[in-house]
Amino acid sequence: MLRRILVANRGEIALRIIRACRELNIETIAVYSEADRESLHTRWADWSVCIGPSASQRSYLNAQNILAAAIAYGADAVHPGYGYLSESAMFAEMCEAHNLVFVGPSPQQIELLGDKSRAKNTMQKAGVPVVPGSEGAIGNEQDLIKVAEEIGYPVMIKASAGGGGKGMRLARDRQELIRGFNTARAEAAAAFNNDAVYLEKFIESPRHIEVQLLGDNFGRIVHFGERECSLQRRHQKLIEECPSPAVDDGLRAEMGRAAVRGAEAVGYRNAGTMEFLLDDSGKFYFMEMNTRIQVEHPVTEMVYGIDLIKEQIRIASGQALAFDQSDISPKGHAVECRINAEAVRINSRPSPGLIEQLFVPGGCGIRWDSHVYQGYKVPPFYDSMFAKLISWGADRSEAIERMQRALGELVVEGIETSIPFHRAMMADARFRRADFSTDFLEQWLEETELSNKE
Ligand code: MV4
Repeated sequence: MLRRILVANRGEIALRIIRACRELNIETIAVYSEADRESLHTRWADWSVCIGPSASQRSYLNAQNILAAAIAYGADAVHPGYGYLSESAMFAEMCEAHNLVFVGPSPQQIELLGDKSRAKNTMQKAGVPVVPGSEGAIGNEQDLIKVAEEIGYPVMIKASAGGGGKGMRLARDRQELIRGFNTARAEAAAAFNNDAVYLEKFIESPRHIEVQLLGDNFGRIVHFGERECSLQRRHQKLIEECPSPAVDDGLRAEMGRAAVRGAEAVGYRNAGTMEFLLDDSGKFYFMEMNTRIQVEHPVTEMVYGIDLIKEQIRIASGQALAFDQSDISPKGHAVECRINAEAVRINSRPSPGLIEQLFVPGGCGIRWDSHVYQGYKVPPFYDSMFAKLISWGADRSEAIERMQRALGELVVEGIETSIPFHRAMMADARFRRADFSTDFLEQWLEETELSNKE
């Protein structure tokens, strides 16, 4: 088993990893920027090392400083969490070069799956359903028009190096296609230093469904069903659930088998997530594969009775998975609300600052994952999410009732938060009927008056 892990992240996920390490009797080294001195993740680790100033570029993205801390403090492994360096093949390689175990897949797997059009081709060859489109990147306007006319409008133009919605363009006719092609290429070149784009059929009003995977170093890969992630705004998820109300047992088995087949094709190891679009006729299509633990992993943990972070660490330690697919089954339903330091409404803006008062909910079926406390100052330099509130219930309606009850108990004063949004959404009739797609949230926010006062 690994003995000492450096946690190369901040905030709630750093704390989540430290908690798992404590239960496994593994020592932890936290790293922090000058703005994060007072975060709980720096207090609860065995050692804490300042790795630079507030700006992420100079701290949480500074691979050299992080590796220097790992070596100086005698770490034998690095857990990257999500975001920051978690999907950097170069960072994973640097860890390996210094005899540090990177808690994640191999650098080669990160690189392959980070190229979205290559990943798509690989999955298609493995028999995973994909959206009809170009075979790989598109080089010129003639090919562009030819492929678009073959698959039929509307089409999506996507950056190969993109993901998470960056460098994406919708085109409904030839004129939009040519314009979108050029702007998408310019945007991708500026953002990723790589102007390759590919084309696919536009799926109207899909659901965003993702399958949780674990693979060990001995070739065994299992899945833990799916999460429903359709409630997003500008590609920022706000609410996730497990299981998806749109997926029945048959579809779950089918999507799970497809995801495992795809992961097997690349010899995937550690935790990963395969993202799919689900259309209104029940067909699903591979989108991309994320090679890290995700923000929303707790809903899967609650329903499958598993600690995914501990499993990541056991796998990285070289242990074989202690179960196979037939040992894995869901029970009940879980919902996660992301608590952000921002007013969620039209023109939402960040709201960092001092948490003057904090009452954290509890009771049956409630989980709170956060690095904050009363008197803590939310710094302005990072993502606005400062807590996740997770509920579990025997079924979806009990999970929602519990979430609503817990949101009623939750008090955060001094900053504006997404709490009023979550309270309104838990009471919404369409949400309760699970009658929504990825289009729903932005429409709902336009139609709904949201007060950020009590
Ligand atoms: C699509 C799509 C419709 N058709 N691809 C956005 C993020 C990236 N992972 C893929 N995305 C989409 N790809 C085709 N062919 C619609 C989206 C999309 C979306 C997907 C998931 C969740 C929210 C979304 C919001 C807008 C667009």
